[in-house]
Amino acid sequence: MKRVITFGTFDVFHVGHINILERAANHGDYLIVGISSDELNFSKKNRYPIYSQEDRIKIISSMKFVDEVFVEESLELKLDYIKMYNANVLVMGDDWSGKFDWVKPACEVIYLPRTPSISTTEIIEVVKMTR
Ligand code: C2G
Repeated sequence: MKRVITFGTFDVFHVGHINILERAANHGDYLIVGISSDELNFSKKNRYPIYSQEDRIKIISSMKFVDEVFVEESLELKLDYIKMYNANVLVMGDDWSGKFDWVKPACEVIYLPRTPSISTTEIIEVVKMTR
């Protein structure tokens, strides 16, 4: 059985998120998703996500092609998570291209093209502008 792992914040959930999860699932038999904690997000982006960690976990867990979720507390722990969840493949969007090649001795790494023209940041900007 091939186990796939992927990571993300999945804030203000949109079709780009669904597309990557669906394609990640198609690379194996079992999909594990590491969801960035609110604190990890704050440290990366200097703001908290719009949707709480709890809600983001609930949304991702409810998807039919997601088998298991956990909270990602640190970017540096990627290799530990890969080992902990016995993942054979790491799938990420190509905005992360090359960034996680250092885990390659432990598992295959695949970067998939992002869905064009949609992002959480853009949605937030549009909502701000139209209020
Ligand atoms: N994504 C995509 N197409 C979009 C938007 C996002 O394919 N239009 C993908 C990203 O490439 C990523 C996943 O959806 O693989 C989640 O995106 P984010 O929530 O923006 O994740 P990020 O904040 O980049 O966190 O350890 C890595 C981090 O946790 C990733």
